[in-house]
Amino acid sequence: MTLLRMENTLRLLGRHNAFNVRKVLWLLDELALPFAQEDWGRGFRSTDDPEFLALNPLGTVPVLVDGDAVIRESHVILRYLAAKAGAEALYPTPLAARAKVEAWMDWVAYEMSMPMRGAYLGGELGLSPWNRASFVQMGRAEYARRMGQLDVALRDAPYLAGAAFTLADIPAGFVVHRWFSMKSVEHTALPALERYYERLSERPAYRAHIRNGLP
Ligand SMILES: N[C@@H](CCC(=O)N[C@@H](CS)C(=O)NCC(=O)O)C(=O)O
Repeated sequence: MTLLRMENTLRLLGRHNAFNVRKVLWLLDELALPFAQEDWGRGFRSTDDPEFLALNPLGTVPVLVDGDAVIRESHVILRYLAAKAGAEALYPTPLAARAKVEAWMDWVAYEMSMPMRGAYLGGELGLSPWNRASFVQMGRAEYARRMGQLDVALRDAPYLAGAAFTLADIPAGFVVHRWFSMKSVEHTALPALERYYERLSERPAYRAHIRNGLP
C-alpha cells in the first residue's frame, strides 16, 4: 500500500529556490496536491547527472514526473497541473477565456526574459555575462516599461485575466515580486501594480514560495 502511494506521488525535480521551480511550488500549494520535491540544480545535485539528463536532456529545472509522464518547461507544468486537478477557475476550458490566461503566461516567458537577465542577473546580482553596462541599462528600462504595462492592465480588474485569480497571475506574480524586491532599480509610482502585489500577498502560497524573503 505504501509502495503504491509512493509510485503515484508527483515528483517535482528542481531546487526550491529557483525562479522557475518556485512558480510550480506556488501552484502545487494552491491546489493542495501531494508531491515530493527534490533539490536538483545549482548548489544541489547537478543536473548534469545522467539520472537527471535521462529525464530532461536540457538539464534545466523544473521537471515534473507523474507516473510515466515526464514534463519540462515551468509554464507547461503549470498548465498540466491545473488541468490534472480540474482547476477550471485557474485554467478555464472555454478557448477565449483560456487564451486570455495563456497570453499573460507567454508574455512573461518571452517579454520578461531579457529584462530579468539585464536588470536582475546583471544589475542586481552583477553576474557575468549579463552585467555589461549597456545590457543592464536596457534590462532596467525594459523591466520598468513592462511593469507599466501591467499597471495599465490592472487598473480595471483585480487580476490579469479579470475578476478572479488564474494561472495568468502566477508567472506575472513572480516578476512583480522581483520588481519590488530589487534595490538597484528606480521604482516609479505604479499604484495598480502595488495594489496587485498586496492582493497576491494575501495568499498563503504566495507568501510561502514567492514573497518569502528571497528576491
Ligand atoms: N524555460 C524553462 C527555463 C528553465 C531554467 O532555465 N531553469 C533554471 C532555474 S530557474 C535552471 O535550470 N538553472 C540551472 C540550475 O539551477 O542548475 C522553464 O520555464 O522551465
